[in-house]
Amino acid sequence: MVGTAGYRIGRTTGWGCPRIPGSLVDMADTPPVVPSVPRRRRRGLLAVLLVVTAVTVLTASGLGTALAVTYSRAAVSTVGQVPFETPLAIPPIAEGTVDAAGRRVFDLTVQPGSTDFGYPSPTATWGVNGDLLGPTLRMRDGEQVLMNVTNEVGEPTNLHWHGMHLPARMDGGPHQMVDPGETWSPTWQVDQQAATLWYHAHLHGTTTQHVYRGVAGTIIVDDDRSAALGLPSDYGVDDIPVIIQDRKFRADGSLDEGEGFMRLTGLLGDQVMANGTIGGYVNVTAASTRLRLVNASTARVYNLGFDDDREFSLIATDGGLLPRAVSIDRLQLSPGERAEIIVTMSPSDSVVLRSDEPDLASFALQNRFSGGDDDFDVLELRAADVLAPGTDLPPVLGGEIFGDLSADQAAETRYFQLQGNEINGRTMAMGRIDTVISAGATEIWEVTNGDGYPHNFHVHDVQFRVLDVDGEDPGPVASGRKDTVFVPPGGTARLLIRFGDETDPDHPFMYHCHLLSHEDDGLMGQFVVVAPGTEPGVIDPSHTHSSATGN
Ligand SMILES: [Cu+2]
Repeated sequence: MVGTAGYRIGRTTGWGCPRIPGSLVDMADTPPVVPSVPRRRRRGLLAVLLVVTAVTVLTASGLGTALAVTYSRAAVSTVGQVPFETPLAIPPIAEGTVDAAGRRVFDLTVQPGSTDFGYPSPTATWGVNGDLLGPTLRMRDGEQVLMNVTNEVGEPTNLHWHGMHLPARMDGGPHQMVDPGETWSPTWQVDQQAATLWYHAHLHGTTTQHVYRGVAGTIIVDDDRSAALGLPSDYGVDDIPVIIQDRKFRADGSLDEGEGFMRLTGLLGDQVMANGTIGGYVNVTAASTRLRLVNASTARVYNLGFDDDREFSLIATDGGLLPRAVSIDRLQLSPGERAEIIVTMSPSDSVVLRSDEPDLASFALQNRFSGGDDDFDVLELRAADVLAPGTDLPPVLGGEIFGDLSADQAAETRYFQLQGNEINGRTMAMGRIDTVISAGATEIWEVTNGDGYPHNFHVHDVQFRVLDVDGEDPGPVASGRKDTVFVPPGGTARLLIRFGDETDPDHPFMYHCHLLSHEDDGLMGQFVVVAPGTEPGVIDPSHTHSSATGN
């Protein structure tokens, strides 16, 4: 199985899917039918390199041996090797302060810091109000929030509120950059159900580095309904955020930011940390513990479960509670995705949260270099000798979470072909509107991965329903409210989306692959929401808008 034919992976071609030439606004209205056009791109070249490598391994034994070693070393495992000697860091909770206008105000400074990971020298890291990562922001549905985002890292950066429904100019995308020394102050009314969201840097071109250095944190949205369910909710005790990221270090302790040989998915680390702790443990004091899992990694997909294969309850996905809890023993999360689970323990019990080899649906060589053969021990839960009583999960959690949303209502189906650094044949341009949405519209977005390696797809401002992936039911992990979905190589995900009512023809939202180096390389597009029947505005193509918005 070598040569081009060897890279067909079942569903469709891995490397040569049809593409659409870029010319029209809203060209996503038509399915992709135009044959491929040769292009010189970095990922394209790397793809060719993989083919050449496979041929070489089988035909040139000398070089083949060296490449076999490279292949062998590309797989990483920390299973059974993590000592769990450090208490898991719990990000401080930020409740903000309420100002005279009744707004909940959060002061967030993105700043450089240093973190001791046990190397000869401390590691230079970035954080929000600290050395690494940021506080957990807590807010309620219905209240007005105001963020004061101050940039102290010496180069432009910003914060995006991932999963939040808000006005486009408050979104913290690449158009809302904060210059060094400046403060950006977006404000909006929280208008969505209880959920675990997150915030992170979202530039055009260097998001990978900023998130990798540590510019990320958790957002908890509360509402009355979830508060009445009796779920574990004692923050840091039986309700614990778990921000999962991979890192690799040089011998001196500095962060290695290189993507490495043949890594088409981007920057993969060889160690996994939770909340910035490598080998963390939690002293569990209740029989039921809620973990709010956030995949804040730049490119890595995790397949999470426990080392004894115990079942746990999945209660929420990206955008909030599931209709009912689902009992599962593994949970796959691609970058940007979240899930809330409840794990039950007995007195004196201990169990390790582990990531087994993920199912990336890639062929063997690509699977190896995309992290598909990697497994990690993430953190250990240690139960006390006496535990507070557990939670009896109510039979109904979120109820009918999609309300009256149904595919019959979709006014339009749009097609998005992800391939190389392009969506529908075009790489991201700050001044170009790719898609125009009528306020309040319900649409089906059909997202295809035209490559032989993984992508995923994130849409700003909305929570969508995954209708199917390659025509099949998406399964429990993708059955709830989602803003990010894995799109397997050669595969197609169909999303049912209802867009918001607020119009802004001049400020776009983003949709993009959340494998951050893909996003940085241009696998991103822009949509505006306009009043039905009206025209889009003109987008300012500059990156820098650090003007205060909310004060
Ligand atoms: Cu991607």
